[in-house]
Amino acid sequence: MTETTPFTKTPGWLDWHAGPSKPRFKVPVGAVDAHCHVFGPGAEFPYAAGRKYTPCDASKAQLFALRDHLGFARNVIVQATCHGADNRAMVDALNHSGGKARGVATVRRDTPDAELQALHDAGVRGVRFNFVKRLVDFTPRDELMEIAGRIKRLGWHVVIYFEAVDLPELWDFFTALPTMVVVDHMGRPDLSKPIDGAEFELFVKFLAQHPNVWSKVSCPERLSVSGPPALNGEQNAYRDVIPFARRIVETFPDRVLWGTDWPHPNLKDHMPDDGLLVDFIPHIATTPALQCKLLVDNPMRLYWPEQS
Ligand code: 0GY
Repeated sequence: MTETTPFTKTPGWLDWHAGPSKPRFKVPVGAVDAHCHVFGPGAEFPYAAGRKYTPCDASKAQLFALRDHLGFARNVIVQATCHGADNRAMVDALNHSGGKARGVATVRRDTPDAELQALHDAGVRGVRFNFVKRLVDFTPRDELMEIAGRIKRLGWHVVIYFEAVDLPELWDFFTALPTMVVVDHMGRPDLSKPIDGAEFELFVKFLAQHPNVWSKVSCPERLSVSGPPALNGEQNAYRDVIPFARRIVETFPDRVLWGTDWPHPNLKDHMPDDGLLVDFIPHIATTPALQCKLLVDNPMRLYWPEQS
């Protein structure tokens, strides 16, 4: 947080890890970090008036430095809720990425077609619909469906963020979406429930029955109940996430994506070492072929189809 920013962080906010380890796992050439954010900097790109949290700043230069440190080639930068539908910080990052970043925006019903086209020209390829109640206010479904119809014409997809317990209520809306659909963080399963229990089975059925639905197998640090190694002394950090993520990767190998989620909004207990998050990948994608699909082939097909 610089002294010039006019914003004060949400109490308890944990800043991103300033010295992540060098991963032992070497990601394949051309790997894409398909879920990350930029925050401000607030002095240049103010946070939205209606935001639910105020983060620490996390700039494009810091994101690109992390990309290089971890060995990735590209980023997909997802609009964070603290910026509302003001996509300028994300677009500025795309514009300074040298073609190495694509974006997922937040748009509203009143976003003009010309702005959608400008977002497309900057590298946006998706729109995010967020259903996590602590992060956003309710948007009527007909409004979202109208937006989905408009962005479909640009060849974009819809990224959806929700919690597992809400999937039954959202099912009809999600399955009516006319585009490719990408689920954030495996639909946030509750890991205190069994992997073959009704809740996660419904999520697997969601993908099995709908070939247009993809899943990010991201955020073990957010989902884990067992926690990171420093807290539990176990060899595998976030080990309880492994069977859930492996099941999705192995059942739907051509429809999975991975991302760091840097700078990790809203983590109150611990901040992950991004190098260790990369070392988690071979636990969930256990062969070079699966790793290549997860980190290169799939994200390239979705975000850089002209180069894949
Ligand atoms: C994530 C998760 C979270 C936040 C956001 O845009 C956001 O504010 O996505 C969260 O708090 O669970 O994907 O970064």
